Amino acid sequence: MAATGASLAQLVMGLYDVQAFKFGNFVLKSGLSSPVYIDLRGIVSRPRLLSQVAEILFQTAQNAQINFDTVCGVPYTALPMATVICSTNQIPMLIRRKETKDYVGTKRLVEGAINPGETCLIIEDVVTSGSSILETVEVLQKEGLKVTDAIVLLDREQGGREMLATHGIRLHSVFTLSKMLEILEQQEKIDAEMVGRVKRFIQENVFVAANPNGSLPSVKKAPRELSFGARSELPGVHRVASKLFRLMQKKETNLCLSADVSEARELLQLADALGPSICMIKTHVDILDGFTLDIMKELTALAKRHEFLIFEDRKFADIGNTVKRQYEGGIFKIASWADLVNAHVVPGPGVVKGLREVGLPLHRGCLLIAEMSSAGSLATGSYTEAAVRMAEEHSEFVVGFISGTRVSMEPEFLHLTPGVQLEAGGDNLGQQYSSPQEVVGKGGSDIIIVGRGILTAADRLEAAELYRKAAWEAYLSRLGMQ
Ligand code: S5P
Repeated sequence: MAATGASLAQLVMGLYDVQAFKFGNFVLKSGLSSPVYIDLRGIVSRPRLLSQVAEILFQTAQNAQINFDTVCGVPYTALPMATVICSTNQIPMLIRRKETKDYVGTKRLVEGAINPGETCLIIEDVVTSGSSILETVEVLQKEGLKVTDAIVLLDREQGGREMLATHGIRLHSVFTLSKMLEILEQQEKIDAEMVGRVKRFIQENVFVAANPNGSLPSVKKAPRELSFGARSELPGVHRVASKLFRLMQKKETNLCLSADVSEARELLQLADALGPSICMIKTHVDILDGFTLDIMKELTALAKRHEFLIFEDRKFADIGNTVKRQYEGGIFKIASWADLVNAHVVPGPGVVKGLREVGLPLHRGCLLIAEMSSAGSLATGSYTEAAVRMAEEHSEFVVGFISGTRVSMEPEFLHLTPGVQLEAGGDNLGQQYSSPQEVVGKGGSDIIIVGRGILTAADRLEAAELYRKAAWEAYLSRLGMQ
C-alpha cells in the first residue's frame, strides 16, 4: 500500500476540493459524453497539495522497491510533481521536451544529464490508455536509457496498465478510479447512482493494446466500436468519408487496390475487373505511360459503375501555393478526377490550406500521412501526433490518415494502411508488410492498401477476393461480430 487509508482519503478529498474531479456531463475531445472529468493541472497553484501528491508518489515508488537513477515526468501536468520529488529527495531529473517545433534543429529531446544504461523512473498524474507514458518511454529509450516502471497518481482502469505491461513497463498507481469513487461516496460527495454511471462509462470505454509491429504506441477502443454504416451517418462526417463508409458497408469491402501499373489500359482493365471487390483504387498517375485526361474520364466512369472511390497517392509536400497549383493544374489536373489525395504534414498546415482552396469547392477530401510503412520512417512519435492535430484542425477537408494503425480515436476519421500482404515480409527497398488481421483486427485501421500482393498474383481477381475477405473478416472480428 502506498498510503494509509486515512491519508489517501485526505488526499482524494483535497483534490476534490480543488475541483480536480468533476461529475456531471462532459463532452470529451473524442466526442464522447462522459460523467466524470479529471484535471490535475490546477494543483500547481496549491503548493501544499502538490507536496502531498509528490510525497505519496515517491512513497509508492519506495514501497515497490524500484531501483532507478533518474526521474522523468510525463509532460506537462506531471512535470511539477517530478520536480518536487527530485528536489526533496535529491534525485537527478530529466525533462522530456514535447514541443514539435523547437527540437527540429539542434535542440535536444531530453534535457538533463543522460547517462546511457541508467534507469529512469516515470511519473504521471493520470493514466487512461497508457499511450502518453509510452511516448515518453520511447523518447527516453532512444537516448539509451532503461525504463522499467511508472508511478501514476490515478489509474482510470481503462486498459493503461495492461497496455504498458505488454511493453515491459510496470505501472504502480497511488489510487484507482474505483478507489476514488469509493472514498467520495463514503464522504457523501457523490451518490451511488453517479458511482454506477462512472463505472459503466469506464467499463464501456476500455482501451486495448493495438501495436502489431511494436512501432507506434497506439490503442483502440474495444467496445462501442462503430460499424462503417453507423460512421457514415455521424453528424460531423465529411461528405466523401460518408460516401466511402456507405459503399464499404454495402459492398462488404475495405480493400483499396494500389494500382501501381504503368499502362493506362491495364489500369482500366484492373479497375473494371476488380471494381466489385474494392472500395477504392489508388493511383500514382506519374508512373503511367500515356496518361491522358480521357483515361481518367474512363476510370471515373468505372468508379461510378462499380462504386469505388479514386485516390491519387500524390503525397503533396510543398508550400500551400505550390501544392494548390500541383493539385489543380499541370497535365494531370488531379483535382478534376480524384476523390481523395494525400499530403505530408512536414510543411505545416499551409499544405492543407493550399489543397483545401482547390478541393473544398469540388467536395474532395484529403488524407494526411501520419506514419509510413517503410523501414526507418521518420514519421513517428511527435510527428504522428502533429499530423493528428492538423487533421483535427482541418476536418472540413481532411478525412483521415495514412498510418500503420489507428492514430486518432475520432470515428469520423478514416485510417488507411499500406504495406499489407497476407505473408509477412518486405521488399529489398525498405517496404515492410503486415497482415490484414494485424492492421485492421488488432491495429484498428479501416482500409488495407494492397499493391503487389494482388498485382503479382497469377489470378488478380482471386487474390483481390482473398484480401477483401481477410480484411472484412478482421473488421467484423473487431466489431465483435465474429
Ligand atoms: O507509407 C506508405 C504510404 C503509401 S501511400 N507506404 C506505402 O507503401 N504507400 C504506397 O502503398 C506505395 O506508394 C505503394 O503505392 C503502395 C504499396 O504497394 P505494395 O506493392 O507494397 O503493396
